[in-house]
Amino acid sequence: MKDANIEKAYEIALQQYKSIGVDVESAVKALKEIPISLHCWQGDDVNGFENSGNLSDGGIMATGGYPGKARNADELRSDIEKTMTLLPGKFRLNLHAIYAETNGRKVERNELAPEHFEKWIHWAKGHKLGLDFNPSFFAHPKAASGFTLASGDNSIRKFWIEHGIACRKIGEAMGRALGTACVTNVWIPDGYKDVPVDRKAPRERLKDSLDKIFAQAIDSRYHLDAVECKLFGIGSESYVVGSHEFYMGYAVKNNKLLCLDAGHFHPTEVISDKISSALAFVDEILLHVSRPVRWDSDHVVILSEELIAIAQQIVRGGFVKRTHIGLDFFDASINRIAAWVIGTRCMIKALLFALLEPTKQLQQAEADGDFTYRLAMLEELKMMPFAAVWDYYCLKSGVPVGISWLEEVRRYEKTVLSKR
Ligand code: RNT
Ligand code: ZN
Repeated sequence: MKDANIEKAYEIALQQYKSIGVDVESAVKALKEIPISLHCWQGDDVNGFENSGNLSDGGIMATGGYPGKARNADELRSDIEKTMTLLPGKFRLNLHAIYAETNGRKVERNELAPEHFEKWIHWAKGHKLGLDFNPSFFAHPKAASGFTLASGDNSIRKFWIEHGIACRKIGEAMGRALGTACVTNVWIPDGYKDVPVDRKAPRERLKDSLDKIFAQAIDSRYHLDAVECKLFGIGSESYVVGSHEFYMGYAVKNNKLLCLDAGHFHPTEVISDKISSALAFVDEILLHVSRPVRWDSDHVVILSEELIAIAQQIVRGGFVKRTHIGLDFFDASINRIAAWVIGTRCMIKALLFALLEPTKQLQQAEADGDFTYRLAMLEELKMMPFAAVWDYYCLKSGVPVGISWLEEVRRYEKTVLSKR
């Protein structure tokens, strides 16, 4: 599309939105300020650079054999750089402990330190990115039993507690170096394939492990802790130690961030409805925006009704500052850069859609009992020229408009990915 046409369409859209009481310019201004935390693991199918263990130890699985995945940190950084040139807005990068750079030396997970992330920190600084972090409690011989922080084996449990403590120090170092709080998120795979007899003891052990990991307070200007629940996983279908109730309780009691992953609940349960509940009791939340297809399949995020509902709840609730938006999907069956671009663009589109709404009028109508207006306007909004605003936003941000980003990805695939 010609730039002039994009601008023309935008001018018309501006008027149309104005006629229903929406100020497009302030919506776009607000959108620009919402950071999205890109997950590094879309680039290499959650492999990391350790070459030990395998992913299925951890109850998560990337499927598909599309060629060209990143094999080392330099390739991953180059892929992320490429991805970011195709996205409008502000970003952070979310790293896992398995992405440490140890110069070919084997460093055990409980011995990881900030120095092993120096290159990432330096690179993030150069790109004005904040970093977020995750201990990796999977893909490791000591996770092979399916238990880590909730393990009944004290030496295993101790190892993983030490890993958790080491990772918080790394997160803090990232936050200090970059001047923006690093959110370090604890997710563990612990659970049973079949019905357990004792549901209590592993939870007591997990609670104790978390208390030990979080024992030392860290300045919240540099570091924040989050905990992520799950309902079931591969190999933990019948029982997951870190359930929703468990972590909701833990987060409330210990003033931690609650992480809500869109794929971690019953298939008909949605996280959009949980945001305002969780935020009634915890200061901040972390989202793992994902797309479950029948199970926690981590499909690439699309502009679904639920994605829009998530964005609407963040915006309508005035929760932008209290919600850390992270992505969590990994598709190895399509071009991985394209997967990142599609999913992230959809997250941003959903936020834009949510911002382009006459929220005050809708809330007033609801308060007045005018549910007719509410339904009528919500449906009208779906037909508003939202795409014209999106295109204009991309144009002004200097990133490709429409599907033209795909040409860039194809070029990169030809010149870079296909050579791997
Ligand atoms: C797994 C969790 C977890 C991971 C990433 C890699 O079910 O969603 O967040 O996907 O940390
Ligand atoms: Zn997750």
